[in-house]
Amino acid sequence: MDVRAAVAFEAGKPLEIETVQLEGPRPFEVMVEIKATGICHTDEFTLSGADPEGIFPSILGHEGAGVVVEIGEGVTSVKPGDHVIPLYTPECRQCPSCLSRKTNLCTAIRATQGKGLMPDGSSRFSFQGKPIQHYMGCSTFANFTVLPEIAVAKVREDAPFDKICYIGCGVTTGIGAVINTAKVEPGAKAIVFGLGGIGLNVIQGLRLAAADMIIGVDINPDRKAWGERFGMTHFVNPKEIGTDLVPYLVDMTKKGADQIGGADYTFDCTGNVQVMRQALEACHRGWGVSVVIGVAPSGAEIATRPFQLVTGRVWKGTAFGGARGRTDVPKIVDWYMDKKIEIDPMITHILPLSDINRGFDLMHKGESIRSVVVY
Ligand code: NAD
Ligand code: AHE
Ligand code: ZN
Repeated sequence: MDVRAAVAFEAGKPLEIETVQLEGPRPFEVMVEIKATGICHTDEFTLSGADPEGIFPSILGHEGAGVVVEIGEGVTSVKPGDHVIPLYTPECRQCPSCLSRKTNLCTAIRATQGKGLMPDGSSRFSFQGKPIQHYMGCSTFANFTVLPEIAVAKVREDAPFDKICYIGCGVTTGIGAVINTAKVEPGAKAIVFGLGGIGLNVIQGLRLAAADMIIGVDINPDRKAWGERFGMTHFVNPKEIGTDLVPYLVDMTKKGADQIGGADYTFDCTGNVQVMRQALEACHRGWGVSVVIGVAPSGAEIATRPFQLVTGRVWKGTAFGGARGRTDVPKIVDWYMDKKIEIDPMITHILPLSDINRGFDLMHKGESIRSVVVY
């Protein structure tokens, strides 16, 4: 069938809106009509050419919500008409990773997903007779897409697509990093580096976890008001302090008898490896945990003195906030519908597919938190 898609033909070039062909679902696959999709920094990362797994031409987008329109043979967990959120981290509940209970990183289809293919090794999308690759197993920058059954989370039908699409990545990643990965306890002191679409969700996760001190760090001064809106208690703009950032942050966290200082938890939401180092080194000696969320370009590496780890700081990472998608995503949709978490104010721009490149421009200029394309 014909579908409308924003196609990434080449790294570093704007997306092109085209009519492309989509084949129906094969066994254990579902076709979903995408109703809305967010634009995450990771889409920009891949489009820029910085992603070692980037493949072109492809249909990007991994933060969507929609309705199942057709199911392939053998599909039992969803039916046409069900509302779903596509999962770039699927949950098969059968692979060694799912069974380990130690990780959310299901390995059932990761190899083909990374090559832009469905689990049987082929693509369902084509343009002028040539295949177009899928992206992160989702390709939500098309108004219809095909996904493996294990890569959709069924969600309640009264939740608005143009808001819950954000749960497909940013909301779950930020809140999950706090709750699942760092397991922040009430009263903790935390520092969040980068207050964009992910960092603000880390902040609202820290508020949920009842952290005491929530320091936000960003080079964009406009992000101060944004952080405060979701529970940030202090803001630091590294360009304005006139001194080294790490000792400045450590000083801010010194209190009472504890004159060593340092945060209990820090989160990198920038993808900048120098910032990742600062986040680790701003942790408290003996127990501070730093969580890497940002995705760094091909070839980038992190560094620190091993002494930082010898003295008890812990460096961790998280993908999709450690969430098990089919299990956890419907619960996060409930949290939103029950007003336990906020989404609406973070969606700063709603765009038609024809304006999708504007969403990337707004991100580059630091003018949006999340742009959402509504089909
Ligand atoms: P964004 O563009 O909305 O926000 C990034 C923020 O970082 C901006 O506010 C920017 O001003 C700030 N920033 C940039 N350089 C900085 C610096 N040197 N110091 C302090 N702040 C700085 O991006 P986003 O959508 O929030 O994504 C953030 C990162 O998280 C990206 O690298 C993205 O690829 C990654 N990500 C990872 C996961 C995961 O599962 N691990 C999920 C989603 C996104
Ligand atoms: N292809 C990149 C890796 C990108 C990456 O780490 N992606 C995160 C999700 S970012 C969502 O916005 C992720 O899920 N990682 C786990 C995985 O299996 O990819 C690269 O650097 O190669
Ligand atoms: Zn994302």
